[in-house]
Amino acid sequence: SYFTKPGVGIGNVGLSKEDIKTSFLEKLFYSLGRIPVVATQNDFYISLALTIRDRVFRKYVKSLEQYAEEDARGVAYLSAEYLPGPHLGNNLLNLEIMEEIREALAELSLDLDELLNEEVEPGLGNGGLGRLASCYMDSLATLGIPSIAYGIRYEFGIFKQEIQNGWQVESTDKWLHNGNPWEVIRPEISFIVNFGGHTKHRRDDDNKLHIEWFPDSEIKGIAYDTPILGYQSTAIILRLWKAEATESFDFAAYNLGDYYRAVEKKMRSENITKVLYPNDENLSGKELRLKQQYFFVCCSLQDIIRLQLLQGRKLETLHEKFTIQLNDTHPSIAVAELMRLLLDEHHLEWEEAWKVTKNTFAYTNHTLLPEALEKWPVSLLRNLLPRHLEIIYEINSRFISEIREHDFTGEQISRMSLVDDRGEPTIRMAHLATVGSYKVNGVSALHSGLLQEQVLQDFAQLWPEKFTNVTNGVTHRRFLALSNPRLAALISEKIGKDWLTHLDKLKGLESFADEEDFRRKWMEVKLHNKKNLANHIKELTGITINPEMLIDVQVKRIHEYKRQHLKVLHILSLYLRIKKDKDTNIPPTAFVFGGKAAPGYFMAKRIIKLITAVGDLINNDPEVNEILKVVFLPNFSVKLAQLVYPGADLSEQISMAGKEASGTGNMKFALNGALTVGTLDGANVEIREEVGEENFFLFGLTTKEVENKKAEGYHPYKIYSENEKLKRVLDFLMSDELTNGDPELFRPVYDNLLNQDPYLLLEDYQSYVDQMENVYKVWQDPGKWARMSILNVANMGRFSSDRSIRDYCEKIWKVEAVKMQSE
Ligand code: 26Q
Repeated sequence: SYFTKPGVGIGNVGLSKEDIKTSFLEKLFYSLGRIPVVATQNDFYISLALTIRDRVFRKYVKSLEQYAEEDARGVAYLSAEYLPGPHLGNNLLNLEIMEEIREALAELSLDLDELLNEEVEPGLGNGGLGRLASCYMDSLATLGIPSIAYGIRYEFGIFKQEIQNGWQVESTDKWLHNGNPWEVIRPEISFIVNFGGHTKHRRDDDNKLHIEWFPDSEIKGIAYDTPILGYQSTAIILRLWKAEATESFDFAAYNLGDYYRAVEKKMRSENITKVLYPNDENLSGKELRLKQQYFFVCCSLQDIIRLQLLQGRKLETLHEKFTIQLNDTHPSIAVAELMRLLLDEHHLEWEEAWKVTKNTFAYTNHTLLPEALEKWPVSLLRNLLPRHLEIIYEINSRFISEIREHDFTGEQISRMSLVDDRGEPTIRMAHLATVGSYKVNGVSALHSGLLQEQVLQDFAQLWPEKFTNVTNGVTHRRFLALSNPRLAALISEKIGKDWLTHLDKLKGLESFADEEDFRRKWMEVKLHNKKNLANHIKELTGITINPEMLIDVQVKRIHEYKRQHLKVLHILSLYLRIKKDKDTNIPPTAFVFGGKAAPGYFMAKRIIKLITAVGDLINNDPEVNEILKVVFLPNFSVKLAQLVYPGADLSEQISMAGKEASGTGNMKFALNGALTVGTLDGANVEIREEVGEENFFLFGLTTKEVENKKAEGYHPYKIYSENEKLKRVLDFLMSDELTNGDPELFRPVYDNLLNQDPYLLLEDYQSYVDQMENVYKVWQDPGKWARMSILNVANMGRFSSDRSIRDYCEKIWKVEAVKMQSE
């Protein structure tokens, strides 16, 4: 081992307080050229981050040696999005040096919390899918699974959201502005990516066909590595690609002496990794988005092939050493790209290349929404990736010949085709991913079932063994141990610390659920977290909330199917009740919302305005604001999430059944002792099964009932006209009090609900309002509430991302953990 070689200095990377203090001051001095008296808070933060990064890299290098020694099979995770959240706190947790560092800094008159607060998180994703990828990295590292994650180093991540005059206003996320101490550039790990041009087919003397792609532009991808540390374990690398112009880009222009045009071209080629698309739905076939996808896939596959060849292995056995997981269809062009690399660059025969390809990839689907399924226009592919289009056509024609042999109808065959030519011809990326993978999974039991019954039903009939489920999970290290240290300490006091690596151990809490003293301590911790949340709410919005209030939270991207506006209708019903009769027995409640709307999603932005308008009305009405408060937390992020979940009493998971693939916020809330009011959608179904139906507030139609309702003809107007109270609530959307005299303000919401209501808010309204009454009844019995809260946490073991990753390893990847030898 390199670590034991004589004469190899590996420096002082000890974990003791004194070691860290020395390194920290050395970083400040030698890496930043500063001494403490002139250093800024950011200088101190960077010095601490670099100090910790050294320790993390040491673990990483050590584990690489081990992987090489065991010649282990590994996973490459391909995702266009990651949301790691702040690194510093998590690394301190996983190194188990939080308190030592706190003391070391205190001895230097520095405050750890202030330094933690300096970190700007990488917002390299939209929401659930990106955060899931990061939870999985945490578990891969903790479990010691040989793995690497690939993605895009967006210079600007998800936009920053401000609320101005009640509306969402977007600005650019300059996350790299103060420097990024967690990443290391790897200039030597770089690949060329080609675009455009045409292909030429020629036959050699043996009549063998050779196809050559003559692209018309090229870009270089450069690797930036960020180590992600597991708990008491090793680190894995997040490798993000940045686009740069190649040296030859400007050759012609320079010869002509047109310096300016050359630089302009350089800038244009570097556009590719400039900015994350802020839609969490596939709204438009934007060329730049396809370029981003192909760019990172092409670099990642070349890197994987490099690793395979570096280890002296043949590409014919790529699938034996690597499995590549596709996080949704965003990287699914990889199926065609791996074929191209194997055929054109490495000269394998089609059959051999196809065998390798379809045994290498596995595909995770994250949505059933037809409008969110990725489709790329054939014309766009022809212009940008002509060789890939040919390969896709070839895959398709072989696939269609294959299914013709089975008993599929003509209709089924055209439904299954990779090419949709009913209108403008497009390629169905979910079909490409399904055909090119050895496994396809959904992200909750319900979702995986629906996937096989609806979106991919013909494929499931053809290849039933290809389909499986892996229910999502979240890392309880970040979302409980790190973000809720008081609850974590209380839990460890009762059942020890094993739950940090085996979340099932939480089950041990069940036997204390009836203990008076434990319940009291439990609710004291919750109250402390609520005070903390209330302080931040005051700081961020100016709104005062009493921490004794029931804190009722819905944080997630704004979407009609998630039904934030159903919550608004409920709030308005309470408001109208109080206005009519001040002596209702509604418990004091703070309604907290947070989440971003895609900048082009008209209705979602209206819903934000609706929430803030209802907030302005209620928060400023002295007849109501002792009982109700409504808050919209701007710029929801991982950092804010870590503050919100611990302080929540009630978790709103109220999407229309059949629409939310899984949800992962639902798990994070329950893990922090919030009770859930929710529908039978996504992973809510499994959460309810685990915690017990008596500990879950259920309402609304089931998926089947939704289907039936739609089939029989749904008439929201009828519900509106027959439900007196609901009618008053809905009409209030058009009232001057709410709209300030602008009748157009919420008309789009009102009209949509009365006439279409595609997500059945009116249908589910009464059952929701009734269930909320039940919530209030339980809330007024604090002992019962505490008991339910404890039982929720005690039964969250299944929703650890460690369990999800074990499932992936067993059901899909056939990869095993590598045991780390201690140094
Ligand atoms: C696609 C093409 C073009 C532009 C953007 C996109 C795009 C980007 C992001 C499409 C979708 C997303 C993100 C989807 C997402 O976050 N889905 C959520 O994934 C979670 C993890 O599995 C689930 O828990 C949620 O239910 C699901 O909505």
